[in-house]
Amino acid sequence: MNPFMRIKPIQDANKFIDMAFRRASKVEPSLPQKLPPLLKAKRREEARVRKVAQFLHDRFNNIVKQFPKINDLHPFYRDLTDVLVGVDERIASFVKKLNERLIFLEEARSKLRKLPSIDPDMPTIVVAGPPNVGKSTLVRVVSTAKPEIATYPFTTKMLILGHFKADSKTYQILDTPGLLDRPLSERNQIELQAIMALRHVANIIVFMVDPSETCGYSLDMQLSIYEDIKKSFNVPIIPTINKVDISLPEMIEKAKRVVGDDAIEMAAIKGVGVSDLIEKFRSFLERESS
Ligand SMILES: Nc1nc2c(ncn2[C@@H]2O[C@H](COP(=O)(O)OP(=O)(O)O)[C@@H](O)[C@H]2O)c(=O)[nH]1
Ligand SMILES: [Mg+2]
Repeated sequence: MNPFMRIKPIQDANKFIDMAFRRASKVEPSLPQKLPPLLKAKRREEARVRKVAQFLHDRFNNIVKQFPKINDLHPFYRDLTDVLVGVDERIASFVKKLNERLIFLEEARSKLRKLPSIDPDMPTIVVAGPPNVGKSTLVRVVSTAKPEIATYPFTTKMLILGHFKADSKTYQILDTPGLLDRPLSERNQIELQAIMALRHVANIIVFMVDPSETCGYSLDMQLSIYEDIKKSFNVPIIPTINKVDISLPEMIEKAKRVVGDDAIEMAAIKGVGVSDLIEKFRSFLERESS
């Protein structure tokens, strides 16, 4: 009997995509009742992506398995197969066509592996504020280990990730040099997307100003960035006033009139105000999780 008779008709790519996504949309993983809605949505999405992958893998595998191996064929069929569909050439050209995708996957892999290792389930503090106000100093001072530096792919920006413990809980603190330090209206599309991605991990933002103006920006300019960040993020913002060791009292007062009287006064470089700040994180995050 013709060894190719049993092969079922093969659908085109659109059919496969339709079938895979239709099936995936029906997946309802059983999830703990008490899981927060955002996490539930995420888990469901993950289950659906796995379903799509599994479905396509199974289907493609079946197609390949239905075809008899060329070497197992009777010489009669082997020779005719070669004449009709040019086995060797076909295989070579098939693999060559895949090459563009293989290159893409390799590029994707090498970019994605550099993503910072942020734990999305760990409470996360993102530090924002104009350049040179003392953000990195703060992250260094609170972190228990040397902060990890990761490149933020697709931008020239970096993320600096520190950890600290308060009580028995571990917190992440993220320094974002070049990202949250000037008005969002001046951002290009890629920078905006990088900033938007931060919204998914930021539980709290610390916004830092420098009333000594030794950072090189007027206090007014610094405060306008504060207003900008406040509009763009939907999480609590803790204002901090840094470099109080070298700032004029009237400048500190001026900052407070904009960011609020309860702003934390700091001299990050000397560790002054750091424990107040950590206390504030904890009370905010406890309120959030209850
Ligand atoms: N006098 C004083 N200088 C500080 C303080 N915190 C940071 N600095 C200095 O301000 C400069 C900029 O700090 P840095 O942490 O790099 O700022 P960033 O650009 O916001 O990350 C550095 O020279 C720090 O030593 C502070 O509390 N008091
Ligand atoms: Mg810095």
